[in-house]
Amino acid sequence: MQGTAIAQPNIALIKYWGKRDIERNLPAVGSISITLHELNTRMHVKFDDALAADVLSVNDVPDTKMLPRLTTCLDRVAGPDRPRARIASTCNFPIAAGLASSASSFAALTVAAAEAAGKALKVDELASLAGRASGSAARSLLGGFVELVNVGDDIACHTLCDADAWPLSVVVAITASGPKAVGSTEAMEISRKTSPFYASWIEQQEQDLDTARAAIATRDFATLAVIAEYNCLKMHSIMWASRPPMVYWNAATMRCLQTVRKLQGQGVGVFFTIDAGPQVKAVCLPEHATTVEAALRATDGVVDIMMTGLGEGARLEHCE
Ligand code: 2P0
Repeated sequence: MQGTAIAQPNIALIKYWGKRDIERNLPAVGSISITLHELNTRMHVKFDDALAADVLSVNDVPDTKMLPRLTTCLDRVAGPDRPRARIASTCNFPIAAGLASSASSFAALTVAAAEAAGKALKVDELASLAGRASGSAARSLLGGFVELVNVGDDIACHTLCDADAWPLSVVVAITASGPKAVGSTEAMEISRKTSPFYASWIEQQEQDLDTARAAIATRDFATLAVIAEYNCLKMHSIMWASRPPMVYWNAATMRCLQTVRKLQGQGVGVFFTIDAGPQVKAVCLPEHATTVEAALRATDGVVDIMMTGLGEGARLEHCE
């Protein structure tokens, strides 16, 4: 009747932006991500026949805002007739600020809920369930470099390369804390409906995925760097050209990009990516991580830095 799971956020190098089916939350395009190591979300789910409604705590504080999405996810995993649950979530990084907290949360919740419901589910079944809750969550089920693909009217995920087979580092430059103004789901729909660049984004994605997949297979950092930055800036340009325009960046986001460009000019193996928030993720070769960290820390407007390697996928935590 209970289960605890841990999952780490993932960062897309080739991004998911836009949905082909809003009801089923199916992505319009495939994506490729890296699963992080240091940042994590732990979810404990305990079904309790005595409860009249689900109860959620986030970092030990009662929460009702996130609860409906979690309830819907539990209903999908365990069935709507399930007992109500106590859900306890703990997260060691800022929530809803463009650090993929929903990815690690729903990956962990899906795995914990399946355990609590006594269901042994395969990765693709878990991916389908996690993806319904948050498109990027399915990727956090697996570690290292992960590809999410559209398969018929569902999704599937597979590992392209394990974390220890190409151990890159990620330096996250936090330029603002606090939740974002427009959530990803809403922003994706505004983009789909109003951006003149949306159609070409969809059209070109397969090409970007092919390039990134080949770069990962051959551990070609330079090629991966170019395609990841290109794909990221394309995604943001869709948003900038939407009505209303959506700009997730702040002045420090731009300064971090300039820092990364400067480092690249000095021969440092690093590239940037930015999601639906103002934080900059600098992906780098491990031997350059301390140089990248120092440069980003010294960048005006950076309020905090997190360093991480690549990690494993969502897993159960067995309590003795
Ligand atoms: C990604 N993002 O591929 C893209 C890039 C943000 C920018 O997936 O609407 O929480 O719940 O499916 O997965 C963030 O949005 O969106 C995201 P929903 P999700 O990582």
